[in-house]
Amino acid sequence: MKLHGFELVRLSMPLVAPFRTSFGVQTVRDVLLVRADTGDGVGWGECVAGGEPLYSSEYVDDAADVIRRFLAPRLLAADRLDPARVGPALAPVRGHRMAKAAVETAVLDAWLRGRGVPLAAYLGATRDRVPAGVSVGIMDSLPELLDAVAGYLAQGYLRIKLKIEPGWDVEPVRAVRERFGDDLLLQVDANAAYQPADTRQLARLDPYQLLLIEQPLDEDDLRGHAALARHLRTPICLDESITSARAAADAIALGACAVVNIKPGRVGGYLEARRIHDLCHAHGVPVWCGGMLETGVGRAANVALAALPAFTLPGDTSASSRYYAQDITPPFELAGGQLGVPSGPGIGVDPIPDTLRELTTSKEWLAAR
Ligand code: NPQ
Ligand code: MG
Repeated sequence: MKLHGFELVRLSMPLVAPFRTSFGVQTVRDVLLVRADTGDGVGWGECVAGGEPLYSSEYVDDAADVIRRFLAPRLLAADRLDPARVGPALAPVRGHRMAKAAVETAVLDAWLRGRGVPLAAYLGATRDRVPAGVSVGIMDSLPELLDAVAGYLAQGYLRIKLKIEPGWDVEPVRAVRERFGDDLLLQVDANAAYQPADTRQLARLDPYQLLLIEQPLDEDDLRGHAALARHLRTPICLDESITSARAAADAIALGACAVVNIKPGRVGGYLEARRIHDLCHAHGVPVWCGGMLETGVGRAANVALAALPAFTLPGDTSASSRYYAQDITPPFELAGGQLGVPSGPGIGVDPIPDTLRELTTSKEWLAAR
């Protein structure tokens, strides 16, 4: 495959409600899409970097810059490009995994569409639908939180994840457990808001039968997570710390996590995500698919990944309506608490041209020379 070029498409997507985490409040999603053009077909990838470097060091303007200046030129120079060659071609550029994931996914989608193969089949999916969980932001009060959770359960979500931070942890967990009962699948996510000195406070979550606590400590602190794990009954799941299959292997070997959140953007793409899946499967470590407020483009690919066999926990693979009143693809909708895995070639969905145009703030064409 030879590419004619990439287009960088920037969108501004209003969220249905503010989404508050330990690192900030999000009201609008600043989206970067990458469209690969082969001359007789296209492929799409969504960059999951946020507008600011708060979840991780990457942010959307730097992702666009590194794609424009360093990633796209390396791929546009290749005469015989295929998905497996993207990673090696981009390896000389350090870091920038979210940017790399977006371009690799665009190439992979174009290549799969050219062959009529769905992404799920290519990755080794074994299911045609996946259970949906939902991530619930930090609220101003417990009644507001209970209303939000009740609303999501009424929609059919099969698992609730509460965002936590110091000052909003045991009380919301206790309130949700008391109101919705012991059968509710419930977990929490701290986005690295705690310190090792908070171990006693985190141990106060132990009575509430949480599925897991996600990323309590710093991204870098694998040994801290391993030490914390020895003091908690709640299993530790890592998100931000798992930047590659090697990082996942280290975390498992150190006892830093019992569960892994896989986000393809965070680890540099779907091929590396599959390697982490395979590694965790071999170690008996359950995995689930994270979410980054993706549009239908990113969501479609995540749902395909979440259909692999070691994804034994519901993911943050929510319906489009969790974040957006108007998605750029036909909306993903819950059916019995599950999302259907797209069955068309590649990621299996296309942006709706009129909707895409309405939400686009800028476009940039990167041509092969
Ligand atoms: C997580 N996602 O699991 C992330 C955090 C997150 C669904 O909880 C802009 C860019 C906004 C990235 C909000 C969920 C974001 C973002 C939250 C990531 O840790
Ligand atoms: Mg997380």
